[in-house]
Amino acid sequence: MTTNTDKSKLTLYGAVYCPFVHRARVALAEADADYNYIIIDTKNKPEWYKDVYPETKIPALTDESGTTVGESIVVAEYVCERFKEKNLLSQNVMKRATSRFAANFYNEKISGDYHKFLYNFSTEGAFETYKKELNAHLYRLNRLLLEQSFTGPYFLGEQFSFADTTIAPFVIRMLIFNRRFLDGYEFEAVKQSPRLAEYFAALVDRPSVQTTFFGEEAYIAMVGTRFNIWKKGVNV
Ligand SMILES: N[C@@H](CCC(=O)N[C@@H](CS)C(=O)NCC(=O)O)C(=O)O
Repeated sequence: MTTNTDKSKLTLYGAVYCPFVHRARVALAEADADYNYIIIDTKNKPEWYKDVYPETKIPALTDESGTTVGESIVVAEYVCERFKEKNLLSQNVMKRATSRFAANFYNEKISGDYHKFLYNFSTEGAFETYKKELNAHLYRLNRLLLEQSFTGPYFLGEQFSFADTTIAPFVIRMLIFNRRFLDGYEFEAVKQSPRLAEYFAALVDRPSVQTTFFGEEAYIAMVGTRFNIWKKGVNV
């Protein structure tokens, strides 16, 4: 499979289900980049993959010189920086720093607590903890958004950018989960914060996010199986 790649292009290693790969694909779609896409079966990784990327996680991105970089936030930033003409990275040094902060904040706090909840789904009190923790983080995210721009819809305002490429894949999944497994639960923080509500809606609607997403039903089936979460009425 690798031998057939066109080495004059970027090569992304990934899999359809992976939200981290989704980040890279959103960035590449926004950049309008032409790239090879090689699917890695993470349950049965090919031997050769450790020569490409010794950490053997996905995503990894190889450039035309054969150099590979991994870690989805790093990959997304590389793509945004590489395709400068698309203005996916702010010209302003502090806005670039706050964008990195937001990407890491969402990754560690919001996605971290969301995944913790999935693992503990059937544990008593897990939903209460999820609501408490997530709402607190989401109020913080709202403050970050307002510090960037009072008006949206995106992190920096009108322009979709690097932070959005990293946050959107996790927002789309979490909102589907709330809708389908938690009877349409809406976070208080989102209901009370118009800037945040507009932000989430705009991320989910963004064509680069939609066209690189593997689909609501596929996500529901995957999450149900992986975390053993089944709910009456949810068609998996
Ligand atoms: N921190 C990494 C996480 C990537 C990650 O965990 N990817 C999963 C697939 S969604 C993976 O590679 N799993 C296989 C493994 O951990 O060996 C990133 O942001 O890129």
